[in-house]
Amino acid sequence: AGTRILNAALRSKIMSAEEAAALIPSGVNVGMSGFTGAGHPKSVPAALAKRIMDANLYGKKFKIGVWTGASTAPELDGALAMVDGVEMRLPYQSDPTCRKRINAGEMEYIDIHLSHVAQSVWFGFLGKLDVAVVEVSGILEDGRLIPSSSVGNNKTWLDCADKVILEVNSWQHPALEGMHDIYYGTALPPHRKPIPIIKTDDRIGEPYFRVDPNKIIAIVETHQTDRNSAFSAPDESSRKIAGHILEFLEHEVAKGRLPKNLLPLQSGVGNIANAVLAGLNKGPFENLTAYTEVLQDGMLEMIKSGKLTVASATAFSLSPSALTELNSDLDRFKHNIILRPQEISNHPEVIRRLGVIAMNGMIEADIYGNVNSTHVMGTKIMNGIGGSGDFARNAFLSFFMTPSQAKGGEISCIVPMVSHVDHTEHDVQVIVTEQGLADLRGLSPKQRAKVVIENCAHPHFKPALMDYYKRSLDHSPGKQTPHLLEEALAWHLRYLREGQM
Ligand code: 0RQ
Repeated sequence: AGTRILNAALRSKIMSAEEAAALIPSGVNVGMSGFTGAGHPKSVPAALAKRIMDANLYGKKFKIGVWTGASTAPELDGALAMVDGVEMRLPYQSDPTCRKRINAGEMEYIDIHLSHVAQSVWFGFLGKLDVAVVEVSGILEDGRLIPSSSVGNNKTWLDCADKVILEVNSWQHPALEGMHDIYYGTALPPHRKPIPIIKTDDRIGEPYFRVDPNKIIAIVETHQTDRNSAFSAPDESSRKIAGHILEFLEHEVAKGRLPKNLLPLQSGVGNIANAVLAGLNKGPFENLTAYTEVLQDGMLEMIKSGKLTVASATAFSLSPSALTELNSDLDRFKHNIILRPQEISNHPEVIRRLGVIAMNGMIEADIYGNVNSTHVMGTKIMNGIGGSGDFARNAFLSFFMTPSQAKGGEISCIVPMVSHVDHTEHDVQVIVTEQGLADLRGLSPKQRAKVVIENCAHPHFKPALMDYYKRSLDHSPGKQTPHLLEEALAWHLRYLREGQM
């Protein structure tokens, strides 16, 4: 113990999680590390949750603002939501208890493009950042910090917060040192300069965080594992979606519109995204690269097989078994992986320059190609937009994927009009379901509608969608994007009333 903290002066700040949590008062905004179950603080949030519960037992209100990289784990989001200790949550979550509170109106939530968070904090758009609680994997003699298994917004939290609490997690692999690329060249407008990443594996920063030692008020030592749920094995539907995408990519290569090793890949969260990666791992493409935000199981497999030569991300997002595998051989994988701040992993400028191929999941799409990634039946948040908008708008090719039906066939994921829009028709180039793929490039709204219905809708819903489209064409006052406004959301209403669309 203590060996991870090489700076002698900082060792005097070591204390228990309870003591550290006692330094966080009610009403403050706390920037926590953590990105999809990797690199989140493991013990201070839970200790804080206990403190909040105690305050509540004595009739006192105790709530904080919780800002993170993205989703975290039950011991952070779950614990704080359970005691109703979160006033405002941002920018992305996927915790069931949190989701329940948000949808019950008991917790405020701002869903932000992940690349926008840093600049919003710098400019104070979100209020003041009082405390940072950041997991690191070690502290150097000169006080610089070795980042953990996610970078997320940690650079911004350490730079902007008044006070800093560090969790030094000795469970994190020592070989993480050197894997990160923390860029200190970002400036605010009007002084911005280009982000000099030209290739996926360019390193433009340094492997450590800097922090003003005078801001550090506590250091807590932990030895706890990252936490991500396991992926389910690709099912029939995900395999079909993967198959359609692979076929399409081969076609694009044959047409000379994509190089043989494609372009840098971005792959979202979830089982379908992982299935697509599994498909690519068996597919014909070699020497692939990834410029993405999370490195999940499928990408690790591709690095192992040699299909993927380099992956740039902001976090690991690995199932327990993949994590064990990574950590048993991290020295080997180290040379293929770069972890960057999310401001850079999701930077529109870099995504556009590299020509990223973006592949993200969705909740529903409409016949004109607008995509809802976040809201069930228009009003209930699922997770958040995450990085999907950063990538979709700026990608060279942007795919959105979903099974054609949800809830055992009661819901059509292709609808007349989406009940919430995250990605407008302008940012959506290819829609894929197990039924097929709709390439929307170069098509007008009316042309898109026919292809989306024909190629992507489930046969059970196809006739009703075509009927809606045809009647819209006859009766819509405008013929650019024909709709029957009194009917456009009737499918969702029917589901809410009758349990089926
Ligand atoms: O709910 O678990 O209660 O059954 O939505 O659906 O099919 O498991 O799909 O895990 O791929 O998630 C959009 C949520 C898809 C995800 C979304 C219900 C369905 C199920 C999940 P149940 P699946 P996935 C980089 C990119 C935004 C963030 C993003 C997401 C649940 O991909 O969060 O892309 N994306 N980030 O039953 C009602 C429909 C439905 C529906 C599915 N049409 N109506 N419910 N469901 N379709 C990563 C980061 O940013 C960190």
